Amino acid sequence: MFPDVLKKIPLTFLIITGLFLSGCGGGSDDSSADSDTLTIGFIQTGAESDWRKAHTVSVKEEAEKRGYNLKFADGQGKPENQIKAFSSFVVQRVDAIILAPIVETGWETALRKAKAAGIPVLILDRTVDVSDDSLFATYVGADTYQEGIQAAEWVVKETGGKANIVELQGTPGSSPAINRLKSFKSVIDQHPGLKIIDSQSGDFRRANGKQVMEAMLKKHGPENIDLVYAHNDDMALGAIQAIEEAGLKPAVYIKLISIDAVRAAFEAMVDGKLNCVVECNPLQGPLAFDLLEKILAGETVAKDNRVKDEVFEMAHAAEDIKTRAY
Ligand code: GZL
Repeated sequence: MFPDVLKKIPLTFLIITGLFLSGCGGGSDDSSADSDTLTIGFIQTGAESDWRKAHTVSVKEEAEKRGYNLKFADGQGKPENQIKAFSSFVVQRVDAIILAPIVETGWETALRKAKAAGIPVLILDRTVDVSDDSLFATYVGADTYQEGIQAAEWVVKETGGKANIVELQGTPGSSPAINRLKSFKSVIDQHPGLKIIDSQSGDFRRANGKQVMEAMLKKHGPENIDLVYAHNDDMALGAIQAIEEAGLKPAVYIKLISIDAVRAAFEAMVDGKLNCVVECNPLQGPLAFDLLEKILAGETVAKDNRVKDEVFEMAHAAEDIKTRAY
């Protein structure tokens, strides 16, 4: 099967080398392309939620449509994986990098390397905390601070300013979790009858949201929880499961509001199990590539570019779900 010269090389070495050269055995994939096609390195957080999956599809489909060679690196929820992938894209001298950072911090050195190599970086979805914003070319995402405000304003209206609230936070250190906690609290604190009696991280994951909600029901007693504020739909859906398994009616005995507006959240509203959803639009691919093309053509673009969000309530969900794009 093997020519004589290869017979002397251990088979395991050949298999590992083959895997490495074929790009297998890691969280990345890339389409092969000829040399004059632009190559973009895209570093994603992972696949922690339905929202994230829609976000990845939006970027991949747009790159495909525009004929880019997209090298995809899946952070798999670990910031260290993203840093490694970022350095690798700089070494490979890709034409540009799109980064959706799991957490805000730890990006200064990597961004300085890309800048020194003349590789523009577009920050997508979540923000980075750096001393000098010339380290990245532009930012595209939703206004996650405003989303927390919109959620709190709905809570004030829905409860008449009186409720015990439990909060399911997103990934610690991520800009959406930081923003949605701060902005929600800034409105709630103006109403003495509204109390956030507990706030824990569910890491934007459904299973974690369920576990945290089970613990909160046990710790406080269901009778002392009026409303759940979840930083994303996946955790809200987990909380709904926990409330149902406790023999209680979600959205009735305990109200729920969450952020993202993915299809499963609309289905829960149609089923009468979720009261309100604040949108966080993941369809950011088209705007990202519009801006990236301007940057690669040497044009100056706005540093901060936001997609639009809306608020959706249970009463209109059966109608709204018909036109949802994700
Ligand atoms: C928000 C985005 C968040 C979503 C979650 O901009 O980063 O990450 O709200 C996702 O569903 O996991």
